Amino acid sequence: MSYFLGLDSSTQSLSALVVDTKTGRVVLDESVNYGKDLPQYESPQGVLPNGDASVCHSDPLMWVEALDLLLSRVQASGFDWSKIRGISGAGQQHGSVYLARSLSDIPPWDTSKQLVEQVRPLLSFPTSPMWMDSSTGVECAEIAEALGSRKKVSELSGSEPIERFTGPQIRRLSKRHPQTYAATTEIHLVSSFIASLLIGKTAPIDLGDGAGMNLLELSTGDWNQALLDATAPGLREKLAPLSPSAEVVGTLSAYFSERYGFAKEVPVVAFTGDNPSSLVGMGAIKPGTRLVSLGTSDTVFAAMDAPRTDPNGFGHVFGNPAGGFMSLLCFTNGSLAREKVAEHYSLDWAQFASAILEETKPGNNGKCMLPYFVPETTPKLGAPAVKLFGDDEFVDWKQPAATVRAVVEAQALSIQRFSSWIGHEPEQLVLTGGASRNPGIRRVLADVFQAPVRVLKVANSSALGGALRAAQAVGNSSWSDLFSTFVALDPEVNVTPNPQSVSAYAQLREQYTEHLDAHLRGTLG
Ligand code: ADP
Ligand code: XUL
Repeated sequence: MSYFLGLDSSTQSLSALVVDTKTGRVVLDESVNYGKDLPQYESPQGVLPNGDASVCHSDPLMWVEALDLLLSRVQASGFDWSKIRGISGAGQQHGSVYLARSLSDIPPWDTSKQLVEQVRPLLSFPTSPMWMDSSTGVECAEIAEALGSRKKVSELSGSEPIERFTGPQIRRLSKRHPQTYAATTEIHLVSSFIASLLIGKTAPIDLGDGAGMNLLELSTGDWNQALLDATAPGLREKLAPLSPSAEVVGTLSAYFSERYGFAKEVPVVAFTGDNPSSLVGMGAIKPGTRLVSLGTSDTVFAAMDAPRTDPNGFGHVFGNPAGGFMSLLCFTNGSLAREKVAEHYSLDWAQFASAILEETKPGNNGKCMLPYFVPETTPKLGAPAVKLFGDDEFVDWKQPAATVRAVVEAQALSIQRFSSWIGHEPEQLVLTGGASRNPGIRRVLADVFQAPVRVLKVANSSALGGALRAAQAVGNSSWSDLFSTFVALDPEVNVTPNPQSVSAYAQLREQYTEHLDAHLRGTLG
């Protein structure tokens, strides 16, 4: 009784991670990359191209096909799925899937056909608006007006009306495609959708991810009728039900045991959002540690005892899957922006790191950048804004190393500025996500925050969080045992801040703040 599986359906990939609670080892860490492994969906970064930069949708069938592909690939590699005793997982937050039929009203999955063929006819809308979408400014304003103010929405739901959140997305769809909305019987988040695929019927939305919809009232843990009414007609009936995060929501469908050799009726624990899941996977379910996830987006989060909202209106309160709440800020231009700079100069990540560590100095001799290659959520920018400030050569993009440093420094300064509402200065930053592997990025964060930077041994914290949640809910393991076994800081990485960079960053902070504020006021030339 010792193998537990965590799945993470994230923006660019689907990952599976298995922990063995008996030996204390991670025995599987595999993923399918949508761009590389499923090129037929024409979504190299997990998102469908769209002429309008504010519209970001994904094909939910890509997520479905990735599940069959990952399970069969791992099975073919010789891994024995029959050892799994419990499953949980996570999905990218806010994305929504629209179904014409409730998954509770369908026959069991047909083992002779791929899931993707069986899910295709169930969709009422072919694409899923996802977290990078920023097209719902009008709908956010309408929801705020119906409730009285943006602040009122924040008091109820933990966030002001936010473009990428599911409620405003549902409102936009219901206005633009009223017939599709009327024909929609069930709406899922990515997390509850993937859990539903596993159990072959409707899985509920957990309170952790549900809080990212602008629909859930934090104080009651239930949908708020005024928010539902302000969003779309008859919405309560269409939403998958809610459940606490630790609930067993069903057992694995026979489809998976027959095709991939899973044991019969493995319990499936509610899936949650990727960030709430990372909170667990980073062992930070109690307040104290500031966590920074450097994935497609950068997020900064921490557990909270009581919900406290961001006075600037950028931050959010989600449910902590282990109970209580968590704060979160999302910086859309995370890896997205770093990749743009790396691609511009054809740099690999090792060259990107040495541009920072070997070729440039803290503060970048005053060269700095507004690094918003796509519309941004923190701070709120409806349109891209990429501007370089410095000597002529730099401004002309002719200094690769300085530009690399500029994008990373601007991001670190931005994270620092906009996360100060979370509370006291962090004693250390714990990093996760793909870009946490980069020593250049770690160095800049340590110096800007003047705090040690650590990384976790297991980088895939969202999938790990899924496996640990399954082990806690159905394997009777305690959080403290699970954390002491699986959530260790990597002893090889302990970046201590360089005190000599303090004055360089004090200067750069001032410059960056001035440029950003001028841009926000619309007074930047
Ligand atoms: P997500 O969960 O959002 O799909 P991940 O946490 O898997 O994202 O991170 C993927 C991103 O990490 C990639 O888009 C890539 O830009 C970035 N990345 C991967 N390795 C490195 C590295 N060594 N240095 C900087 N960025 C990296
Ligand atoms: C959080 C957010 C992103 C997604 C994708 O609010 O929008 O972090 O969860 O990872």
